[in-house]
Amino acid sequence: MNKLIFSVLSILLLSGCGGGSSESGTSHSMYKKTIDVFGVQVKGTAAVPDNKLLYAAKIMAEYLDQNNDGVADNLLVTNTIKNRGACLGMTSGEEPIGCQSLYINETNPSSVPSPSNATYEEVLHVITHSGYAHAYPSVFGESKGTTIATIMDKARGGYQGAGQPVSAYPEGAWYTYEDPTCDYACMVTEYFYWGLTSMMGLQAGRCPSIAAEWDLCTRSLVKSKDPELFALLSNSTGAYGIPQTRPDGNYSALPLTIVHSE
Ligand SMILES: [Ca+2]
Repeated sequence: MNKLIFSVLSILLLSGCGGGSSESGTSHSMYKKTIDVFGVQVKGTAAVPDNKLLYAAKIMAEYLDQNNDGVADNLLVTNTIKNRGACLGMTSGEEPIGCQSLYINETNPSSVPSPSNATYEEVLHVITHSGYAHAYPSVFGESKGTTIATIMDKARGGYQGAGQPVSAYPEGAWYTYEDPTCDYACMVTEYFYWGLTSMMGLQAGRCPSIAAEWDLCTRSLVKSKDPELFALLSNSTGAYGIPQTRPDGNYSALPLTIVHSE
């Protein structure tokens, strides 16, 4: 729920190469297994069970190919992720260098997100943080003033804490992220996740346990309480090809295969 971890090494390299847009550039030698999903790589260390890596890859494929025809629905977004070198990195606990983290012990195939299954969340973070935010920067960019950030500020009860998480939100705020390690961009990523997965019906079974952070745990609550977010993320605005149907871990339009490396 709170993990948006790209390696410190990656950040240092990025800052040292003149603001280049690649999110790779680091050694991926820790990964011994790779599944290519429309050019987006799902990687794992040698310790990662094949079924867990395949499950994460299928969730990725379902998010990106909602009509199940073997072609990514939004080529701009998918190619943006690919061209930025963004990836999902599964490990047994060590920091996944150069990729969004997803740990083995939080990858347990199930029909809904939970503390023991963060796959729905971490995979979507790759798509929104490395895809949507850069494919449509004025709309989904993760900085103050973009469309989604402006909507998020309303959900937080205003532009709180100079854009950082705060420990006490105004009465009536429904997005109340408190973890100080999650900066403004991270909060936008998480807001996209909470909104979209709630609209998909993935969060309805755990409303009390997520209420400290997010109050709108069902599609109807998002629609009624945060209509701007609902309009942005739903097909009513059309143009962005945002997934609408919840993944379930089944994807058969393409064979997803693990490529092993030494
Ligand atoms: Ca498709």
